[in-house]
Amino acid sequence: MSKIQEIGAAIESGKGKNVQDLIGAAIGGGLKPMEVLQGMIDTMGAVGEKFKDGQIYVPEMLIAARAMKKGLETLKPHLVGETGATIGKFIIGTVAGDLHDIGKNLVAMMVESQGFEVIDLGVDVKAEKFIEAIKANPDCKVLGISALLTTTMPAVKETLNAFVAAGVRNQVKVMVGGAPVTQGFVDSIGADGFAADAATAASKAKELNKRLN
Ligand code: B1M
Repeated sequence: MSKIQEIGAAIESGKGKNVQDLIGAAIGGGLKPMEVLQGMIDTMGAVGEKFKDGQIYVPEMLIAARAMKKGLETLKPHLVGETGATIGKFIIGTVAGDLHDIGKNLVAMMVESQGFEVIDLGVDVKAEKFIEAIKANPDCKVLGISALLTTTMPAVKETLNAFVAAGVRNQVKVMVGGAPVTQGFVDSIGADGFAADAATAASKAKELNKRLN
């Protein structure tokens, strides 16, 4: 079994401490942090497939998610590195009704690595909470919304509508992402940017930050 496969197996069986030790050993042994990360993301994809096929249930997904988060804590310093002066603020949250946060946390991490100060509002973020954060941070120019469920995608549009009603829509560029989200969806709801993964999200955030400068 390769190091990456071992990390994947430990995530699937929920052995957080093991995951952390294996990641430390893999990086120490010369594996690139992005290679390790991709292996971990692939594992979560495989967990999702097993759930879809009825081989595992919600508790097993949760156990794997917890171990994945432990692993990300260990990987974070290797991915983010030292950042110098901040280039701007980035508000992010998972949309109302949605509890998935691993992808959001990764996006936050990568955006931070590009020099942004990240304001993470967490999961199940109602429009009002986003609006409060925009008002509290008038210097923030980019806001990210994560949605992992087809059933919570409409809430992204409702959130944007609430921004318009509250008069804050023009204050921020809005980037949307998450597994079911597509460029077409983002265009259809009038958001400003889409990114399929965390690395692309980081460069998109920089691009959007410049557009409002
Ligand atoms: Co859930 N779940 N889940 N789940 N879960 C999925 C998403 C699912 C695809 C599994 C499946 O059926 N194959 C499916 C959704 C189907 C759909 O709607 N299309 C699903 C379901 C159905 C559910 C429940 C409804 C199950 C139930 O209760 N019956 C339930 C809903 C709860 C709720 O939110 N209200 C539920 C619950 C859970 C857990 C709580 C058990 C757990 C989440 C724990 C947590 O996050 N803390 C969980 C998990 C772990 C998953 C899977 C297995 C893994 C998600 C993950 O972390 N992926 C997932 C299957 C899958 O994704 N294949 C699944 C790894 C992560 C790095 O990828 O989040 O896609 P991802 O993020 C990527 C990109 O999408 C992108 O960058 C990230 C990094 O590259 N990205 C952005 C994300 N946000 C972005 C924002 C951006 C830009 C890019 O800009 C702002």
